[in-house]
Amino acid sequence: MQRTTTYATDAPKERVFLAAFALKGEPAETVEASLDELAQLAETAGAEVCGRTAQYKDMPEKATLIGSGKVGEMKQFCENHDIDAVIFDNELSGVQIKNLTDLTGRRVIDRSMLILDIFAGRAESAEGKIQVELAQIKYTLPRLVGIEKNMAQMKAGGAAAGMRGPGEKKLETDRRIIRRRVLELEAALKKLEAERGTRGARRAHSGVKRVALVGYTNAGKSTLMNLLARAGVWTEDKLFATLDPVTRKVFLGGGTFTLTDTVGFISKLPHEFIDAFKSTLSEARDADLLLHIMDCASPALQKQYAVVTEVLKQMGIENKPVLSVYNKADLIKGFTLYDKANSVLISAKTGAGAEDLKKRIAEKLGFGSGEQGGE
Ligand SMILES: Nc1nc2c(ncn2[C@@H]2O[C@H](COP(=O)(O)OP(=O)(O)OP(=O)(O)O)[C@@H](O)[C@H]2O)c(=O)[nH]1
Ligand SMILES: [Mg+2]
Repeated sequence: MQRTTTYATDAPKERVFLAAFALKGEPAETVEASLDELAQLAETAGAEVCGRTAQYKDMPEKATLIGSGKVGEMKQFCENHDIDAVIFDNELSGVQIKNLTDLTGRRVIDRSMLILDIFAGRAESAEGKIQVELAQIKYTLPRLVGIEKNMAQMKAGGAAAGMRGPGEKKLETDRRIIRRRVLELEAALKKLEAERGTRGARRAHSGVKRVALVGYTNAGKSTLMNLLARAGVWTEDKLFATLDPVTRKVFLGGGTFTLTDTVGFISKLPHEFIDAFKSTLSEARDADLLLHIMDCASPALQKQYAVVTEVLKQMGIENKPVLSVYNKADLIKGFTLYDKANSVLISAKTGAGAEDLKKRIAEKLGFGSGEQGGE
């Protein structure tokens, strides 16, 4: 399957520097792991990561988040290493973006802007594009003072991670246009949601059980979808390969269910994102069973598990039956399952454990037996 939306590969890569602020006492391990993930996000957005720094302080600076000494060092590094943009792992206020842009002479964006930018590049369905644009507008509106400064630092025609809307459009900064756009987008989204609602109702009448895949980004949801449903869904060793939900029928010995692949979660997900994606994620909310896919080889497994559980809670769907699917078993030896009643160990890549997984899904859905394979 070919992607229709990708970032321009002929433009020179943007050179970025990463920065994090942490309170004193926060374990360096956590801060560095989050920066590792930020680096992956930056690379996914087509940038080249050229350096990083973390500052630990008792209190953040209201005007610049990090201290003035650190800002000075950052400016120096940017000049010496020809850096185009600085990406903060923390959420920045409009004033902080403005001040940091002024002080470093570089574009300054934050993790949320970067995530929303990646989503903008990934959205393919009409609904997905509207949801991303709405989330971006809601995030940028209170930060316009900073975004305008940031825009002024953009090179003509150059890449600009964090500043792209759906369809590679630059973000809008005119308040009047933005307000009108919000109304337009909300009306269009309502219409699409109504269509989705009727489709959902039809399916509910047909009595077919629904299963939804949820999990941290890159855990292997789409790979598992392809294994169970031969769906031909895009999979990639990058963050947020999937944005629009895909649903396929799967036949087991005792019955048929629909399986939906959904957008992955990540830590520090902006709440604007969760609001905007509520309708897409309704597939998960209406499901009879959730398969929570985890990368059991990841050193951040526990943290990722906590993030997913928290997002599910924010979406109001923490009380659904869940089967925990520990994936990528081929990468780790001797992984132990503690709650055997509600978890399985598989490799979506090699297919190991697939039969066991099917049996467990069939049991949870109340089917007779799960001997046969997918469609
Ligand atoms: N070794 C190994 N790699 C796997 C396994 N399952 C998936 N992968 C790899 O992990 C990467 C991510 O897989 P995807 O299926 O795209 O993950 P996803 O959860 O759909 O990710 P997003 O859509 O980005 O949220 C790909 O490079 C897969 O090939 C597995 O069981 N073993
Ligand atoms: Mg995927």
